[in-house]
Amino acid sequence: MKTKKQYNRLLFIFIPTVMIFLTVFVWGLGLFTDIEEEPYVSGETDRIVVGVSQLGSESGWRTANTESVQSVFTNENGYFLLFSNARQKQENQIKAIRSFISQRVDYIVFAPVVENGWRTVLQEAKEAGIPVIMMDRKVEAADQELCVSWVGTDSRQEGVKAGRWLEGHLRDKGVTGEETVNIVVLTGTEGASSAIGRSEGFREVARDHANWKILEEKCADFTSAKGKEVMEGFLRKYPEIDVVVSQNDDMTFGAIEAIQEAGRTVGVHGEISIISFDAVHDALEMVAAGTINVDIECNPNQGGYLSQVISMLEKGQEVEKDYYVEEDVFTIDNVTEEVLRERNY
Ligand code: GYE
Repeated sequence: MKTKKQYNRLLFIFIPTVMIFLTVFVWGLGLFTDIEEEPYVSGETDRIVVGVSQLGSESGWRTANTESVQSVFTNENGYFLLFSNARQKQENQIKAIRSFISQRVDYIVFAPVVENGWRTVLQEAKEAGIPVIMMDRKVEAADQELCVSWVGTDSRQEGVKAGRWLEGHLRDKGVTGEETVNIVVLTGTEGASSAIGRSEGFREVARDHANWKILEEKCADFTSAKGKEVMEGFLRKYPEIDVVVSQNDDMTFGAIEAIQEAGRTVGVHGEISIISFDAVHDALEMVAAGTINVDIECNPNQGGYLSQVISMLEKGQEVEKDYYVEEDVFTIDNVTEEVLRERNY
């Protein structure tokens, strides 16, 4: 028989143990769910509630883009932000958007991981009367009417800029139209508007040059690890590669590693010319060092534009369908100390 004292002691041990177990269990569940959500605080009527569905955290660029959004939609600026990271899965973005709708947020901002497959959920947002603003990437043309606006970068134009740079570079090197230029392309996430745009833009310029031979275009998911893997495959398959077009800096880092490990050289004084996109700090340092020949800038600082669009909508003003952020082209000639110092991503 247990005495009352023994029972008390048991309870004393049992209750905290169960509580610790439950806490760890609930925390563990959080680790395995794909959607991170902050609870919606009802009664936040004085603040503008914005649900942001970010597509993932695949690159340095994406981290900067997320920081830009989070630094603008703050309590101090009069916002209440619900932020969700979809980890590259469209289904997670759809879930997040539906949850924003059911929480009756004031605005939905989302960076669509791919172009297609958004119609149903966008229609649901429209029926709920919640304006949706696209950021960074776009949905397919037919569904854009379901969004009030878009803030992002001109990826097609970025591809054209890459092509124009190559034209000048080959001209400077005295390469004639008779000599074949072997090109491989590392593309970003399949179906992503930014990858599609960059490919189209570059091909548009390449079409004018019969001697430019695009040996292969292959998806490397905008990540460093995949960039390295795909580049290793290219090097095994094609003994002569003159130019690598890599659709973001992260893939470029991986590709350069693969090339150097294969005993080949890159950049301004090397055998293989490197064209990259994004222009994050570490890549710009490689441009300054002559390792990357050119970096087509893609500006991730879109938070400020997004909050401007929202404040216009709040005042009942008309907004443009598209807002393009400003972008530059960097080579060894214009990556100054100042540019490096100011680049905080
Ligand atoms: O270039 C890349 C990121 O969609 C423009 O996505 C964006 C691209 C960016 O992962 O680094």
